[in-house]
Amino acid sequence: MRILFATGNKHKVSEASEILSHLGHEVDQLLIHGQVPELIEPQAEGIEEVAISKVMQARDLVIGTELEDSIILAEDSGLFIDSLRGFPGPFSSYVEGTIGLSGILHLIPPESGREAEFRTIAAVYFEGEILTGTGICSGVISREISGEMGFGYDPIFIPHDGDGRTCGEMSSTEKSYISHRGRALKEVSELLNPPSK
Ligand code: ITT
Repeated sequence: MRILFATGNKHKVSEASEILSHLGHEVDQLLIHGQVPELIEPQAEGIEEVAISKVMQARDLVIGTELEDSIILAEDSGLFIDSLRGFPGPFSSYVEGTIGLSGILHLIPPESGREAEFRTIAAVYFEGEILTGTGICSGVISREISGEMGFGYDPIFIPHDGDGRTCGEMSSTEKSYISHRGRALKEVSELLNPPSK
């Protein structure tokens, strides 16, 4: 199936494309009249509400265009740090753009635990229904920024399912195999293609 991903983040598109191509889907960024649609992220909501809101906004925008019958994907992700009681969570994008990764490292008290998890909720509009998938990747926040690959918080996140490197030190294939996004998209793909009985 061809899936149009409503996101302004090209890194997400390439990760989703890699993950879903192995599951038989083709992913392209949703462009309407050649432009990335501007979607409003409702603030102070959980990531599930944000993901559903984004996919519904995108769906509304394609009505009446040649993309009206398309399958549309949107997702919302966040980094939840235990010692900061889940912060930045739904505010991850704002926090990355303001205090950044070094600001987060400074916020964590030196003696406290460094457990954290990435969460993604992927929401797909398909034939009048919204299907959702959840992906969680548990790990720890590193003490230093390390790695040039990936994007966002990858250089400070060390997944438990990895080998001690940050996601920023992994190839996108290595990251996608264990990542929150990989898991959420696999779940959605199973809903799109239920195994035949
Ligand atoms: P869209 O909403 O347009 O899809 P975005 O980059 O704003 O793109 P999110 O709101 O889902 O996406 O992301 C929240 C923050 O989490 C943002 O700062 C991202 O850079 C970061 N983030 C999301 N997925 C990530 C990942 O796989 N690795 C590292 N950081 C990630």
